[in-house]
Amino acid sequence: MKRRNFVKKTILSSMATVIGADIVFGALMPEGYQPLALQDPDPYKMFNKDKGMEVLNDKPWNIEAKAHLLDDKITPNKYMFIRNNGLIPSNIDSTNWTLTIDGESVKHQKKYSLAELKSKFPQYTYQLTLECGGNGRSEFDPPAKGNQWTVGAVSCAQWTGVRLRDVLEDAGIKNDAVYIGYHAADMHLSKDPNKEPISRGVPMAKALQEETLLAFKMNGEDIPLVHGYPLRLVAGGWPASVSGKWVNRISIRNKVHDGTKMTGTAYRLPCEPVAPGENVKDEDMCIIESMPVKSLITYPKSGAMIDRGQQLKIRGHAWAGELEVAIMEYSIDFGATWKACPIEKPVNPLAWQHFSAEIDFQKKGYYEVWARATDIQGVSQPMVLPGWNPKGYLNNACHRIAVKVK
Ligand SMILES: Nc1nc2c(c(=O)[nH]1)N[C@H]1C(S)=C(S)[C@@H](COP(=O)(O)O)O[C@H]1N2
Ligand SMILES: [Mo]
Repeated sequence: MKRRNFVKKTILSSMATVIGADIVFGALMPEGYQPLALQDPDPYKMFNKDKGMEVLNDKPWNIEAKAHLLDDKITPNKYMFIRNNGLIPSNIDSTNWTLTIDGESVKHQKKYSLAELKSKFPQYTYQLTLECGGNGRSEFDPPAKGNQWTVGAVSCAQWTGVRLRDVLEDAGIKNDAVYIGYHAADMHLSKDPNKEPISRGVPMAKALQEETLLAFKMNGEDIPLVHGYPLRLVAGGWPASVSGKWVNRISIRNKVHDGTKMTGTAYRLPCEPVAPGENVKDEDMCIIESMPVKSLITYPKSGAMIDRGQQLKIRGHAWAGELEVAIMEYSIDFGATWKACPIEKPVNPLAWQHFSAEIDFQKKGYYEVWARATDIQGVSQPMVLPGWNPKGYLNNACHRIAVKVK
């Protein structure tokens, strides 16, 4: 008689992670069987997200936060946006997970297990701001295709791991190295194993920066599956698309990495400003590097009501890609005048900074509070939309909330 094959333990445990509960009789489940919970999933339960989060797409899963949900100084998992280009890997076996370092410009191609990475190299913890290049896309006109992010595709969690630099140097970097490119375990939407959903990278200087991590912990725990378990590249301050989730290979390239979504118009802006709706040739598009200065009022929620004579306390975060935010201001008169308010120093480079203010209103009625950050090079957020671009990237317009004084 032929033996019935059962599901492997490691697969069972990753299914349990996705479902959010142990599969009690899982050992009796036939191999290849898809539990119903994985066929019609509740994204909030599946990803441990707050019910206030907004699902923008389920194929692939893309979920954003709201400004008021991002009030924590360190973003907890339940409020962290999800951006996937492909299918979340469902059969991760962390005990046999390996990271390969290869490419034209590696001296010795090497393969590390997770345990080796953790024991061989020193570990570091940083708070790192990750913002999707398309955050704010929904406001562009003419509209840009893609997920219609409003303001919630940004997070600043605490990441722990080893420095990418230490691992790359252990393998050896040839003099002609220009870029790194990541490869990961997620699958293309077409399920074609020869296609990658995304494979991006950064120039060597960014790869070798102290804060660029190969992370295995987020907020002190194993990284949640959807955010890259068991190993994730985290390069704060750049479009979050360079922070590869589920990474299993990093190539040291002797040219600009040419993986999926590095070429064409993906994560690129017109090298020179263009008029709204203008056609731009691929060769006139330039790769986005550091993200621009931006801020978010996370308290109160837009629509707040206060009594006349009462002060309105506001707070939020500001960030500026590779740079620090130097000045934080707010306006209650649609940007006619601005008042400076305190902004804290970042806890480490590439972490967002916190601001707060107490605002007095002279008359009752409707107001808007606008927030504006300025980076250390003197560049401020635009009050309304910045320059239009074909893919709807880098909308860093001032965030605004509505307030009624009774
Ligand atoms: N392997 C892999 N890494 C990836 C992606 C992906 O689809 N696959 N999406 C990228 C993009 S575009 C963004 S904005 C961030 C989102 O990270 P998060 O889902 O943890 O918030 O992951 C990046 N890393
Ligand atoms: Mo993104």
